[in-house]
Amino acid sequence: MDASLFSDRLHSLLERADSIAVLTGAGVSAESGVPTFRDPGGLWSRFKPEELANVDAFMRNPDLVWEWYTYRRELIAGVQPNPGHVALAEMQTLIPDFTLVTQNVDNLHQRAGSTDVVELHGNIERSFCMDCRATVDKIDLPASKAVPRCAHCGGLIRPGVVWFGEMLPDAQLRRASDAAARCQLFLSIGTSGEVYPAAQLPGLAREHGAWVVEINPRPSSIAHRMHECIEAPSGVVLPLLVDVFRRSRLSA
Ligand code: BV8
Ligand code: ZN
Repeated sequence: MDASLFSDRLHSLLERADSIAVLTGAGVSAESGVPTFRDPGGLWSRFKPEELANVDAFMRNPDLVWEWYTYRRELIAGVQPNPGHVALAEMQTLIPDFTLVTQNVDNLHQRAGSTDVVELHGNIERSFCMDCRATVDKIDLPASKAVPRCAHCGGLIRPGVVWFGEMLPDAQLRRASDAAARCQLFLSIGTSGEVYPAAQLPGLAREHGAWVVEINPRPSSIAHRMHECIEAPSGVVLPLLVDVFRRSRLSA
């Protein structure tokens, strides 16, 4: 696989665009060994989102939901960022206006060196008290499987992620929408496009004149909103993309 995969339009944008926005989903972490949500064998295959990633499920069975997040936190602690994460971190250093928006809560973009990441759905490394909202760092979490209690007020500690039915953090969603509306190139990487309002971002970028590209081995449910779909793994495509960037920008 080489850069001939990319359309002429994409090539010229890689050489000249100075405003780029990227949306990532669980697929960008697949090559690190983190199961996706909706692929066969994915995180949801054993559970349904309705069962676990919502506040009612947590109130009904806090230990089960807490244990599922502990399992995911421990799984993530044992993996490394992959070449796709690393390429996005390098892309940020090459582009004056670069915004990385992620639906992922696995912190792998940050571990690969990306900074100022727009986290639409929170971060699994953060937890907070349901009652007094005191934040709890993961190192202070007890090893026990049972859901921990707040040291200040005794309230239930929950994962610092956005559950279904919960509003996305205003400031993050605004930053993501502003970046989609002003960018010349929008990359939608490793997302099934099933979850809103994140899935509206590629369409928003297109409406504002951006060239919109999907990178996903399987066309997502929003593939029809894209100008171009590169049906290949992000860990292979992104290093090729950055190569074109690097050659054109560092030689300029
Ligand atoms: C909200 C955190 C107000 C927790 C998650 C319209 C507008 C607004 C809301 C809605 C709407 N319609 C429906 C809703 C409600 C709901 C929603 O979207 N439901 C869906 C299921 C229909 N949205 C909400 O509730 C949001 N809140 O809007 O509040 C509101 C509320 C209700 C009604 C109206 C308004 C909150 C959504 C956030 C939920 N939290 N995560 C946690 O992680 O535990 S969502 C969860 O799904 C993850 O964050 C995940 O990132 C996200 C999206 O999934 P993907 O990342 O796309 O992962 P998936 O497995 O699906 O796909 C992986 C893809 O990777 C595949 O396509 C695969 O082919 C590809 N792939 C595989 N390998 C590779 C690869 N790609 C590249 N390279 C590879 N190697
Ligand atoms: Zn508390």
